[in-house]
Amino acid sequence: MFKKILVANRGEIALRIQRACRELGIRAVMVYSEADREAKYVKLAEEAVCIGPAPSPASYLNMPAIISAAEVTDAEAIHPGYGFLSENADFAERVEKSGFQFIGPTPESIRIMGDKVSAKQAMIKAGVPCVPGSEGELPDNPVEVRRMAKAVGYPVIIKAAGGGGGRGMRVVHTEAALINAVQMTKAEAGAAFGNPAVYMEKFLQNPRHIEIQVLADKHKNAVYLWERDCSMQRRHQKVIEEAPAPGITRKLVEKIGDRCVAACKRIGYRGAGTFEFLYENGEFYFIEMNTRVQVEHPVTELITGIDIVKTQITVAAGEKLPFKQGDIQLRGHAIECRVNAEDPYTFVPSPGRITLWHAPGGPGVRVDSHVYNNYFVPPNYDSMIGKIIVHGDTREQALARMRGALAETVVEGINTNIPLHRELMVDARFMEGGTNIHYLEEWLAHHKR
Ligand code: MV4
Repeated sequence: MFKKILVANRGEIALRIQRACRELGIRAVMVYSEADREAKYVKLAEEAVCIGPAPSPASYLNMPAIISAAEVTDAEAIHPGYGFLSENADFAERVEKSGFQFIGPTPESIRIMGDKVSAKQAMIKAGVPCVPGSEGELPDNPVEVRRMAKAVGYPVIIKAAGGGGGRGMRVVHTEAALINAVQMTKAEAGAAFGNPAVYMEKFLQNPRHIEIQVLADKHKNAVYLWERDCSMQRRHQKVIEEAPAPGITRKLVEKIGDRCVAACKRIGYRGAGTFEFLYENGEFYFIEMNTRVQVEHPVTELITGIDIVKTQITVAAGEKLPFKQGDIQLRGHAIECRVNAEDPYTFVPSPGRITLWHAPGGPGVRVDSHVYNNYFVPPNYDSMIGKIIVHGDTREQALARMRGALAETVVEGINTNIPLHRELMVDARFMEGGTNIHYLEEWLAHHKR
């Protein structure tokens, strides 16, 4: 096992990784920007290195500074967390060329999944169900493009191969609008991602966003850890996640999970990964794969009892997965509310000093946050300041525990979205379960203040 790991991230996930290291008896080296000098997880760490000024490009995205920090502290491996450099294949390659273990998949896997056309082709080959569409990059010939769209059926969606997470896509409702939309998306994709390639899919009107968590080792073993429902989102930012997904049968998730595991084995995937699907009318359609640990990993940890971050580390060190598919439990229900420093209804960021922080507790309540009384939320980064995660024997019990946890939580000095969460936890449609990806935005439009 590693003796020392460098954590190339900040905030709650940096603390989460530090905790996993401590449990494994590994020394964690934190890196921090000048804006995060006072962060408690920096002070709690055995070692910490300042890697640059507050703006991310100068610090958390600064590859030479991060690799130098690993060199001077004699770390053996680098955990990238989520965001920042976590899905940057060039970073993973530079980490490995410098003699460190990248805690994540190979640069090649990251590259395949980063190109959404090659990702989809890999999934089609592995038998993972995909959204019907062009099965590859769109050709230049407009006659062929029109023929494809007609075969798929309108509406279609044009997506950039270099996009993902909602960037670089355009819905097309009629043949008259098709070729212009393809040209516009190609031009934007070339400018934004340096890759003008686009592909076509049938546009699904009212899907849910369901994702399947996988873990794989370096010995061709892989398992799926059930699914998460991440449909409660606004502008491609998830707000609430839960596991398992209400109303979806175990039989269907088992079938799709098996295909995800087969895909992992086929491409030599290792580490933690997430297969993102759209789910509509009882069917799963693959859209993208994330090659990192995700913000919402705790809901899966609570229903399976598996520590995803610890497993990322042990498999990166070459150990075998300590469980087989048949060992994976599914116990109860978990819900996560992302706590953001923002106005709950305008979503305007609200950085600044937290004058009072009181975290909730009690049975089945977990808080993943790096904040504390008198912590200053810097304006330079994402507005998420923590996550409240609850577990219960049933979804109803989890909801009741979340209502209690949100009632106990006190944050003063900045605005947070906790009032929004309190309203959603008593919303009749959310309480029923199974709302689609448009629900929250529609709800907000009808609850203007
Ligand atoms: C789609 C879609 C409908 N049909 N693809 C947006 C983020 C990116 N990961 C894929 N996205 C979508 N792809 C087809 N063929 C609708 C979306 C989409 C969406 C997906 C998941 C979660 C929230 C979303 C919000 C708007 C659109």
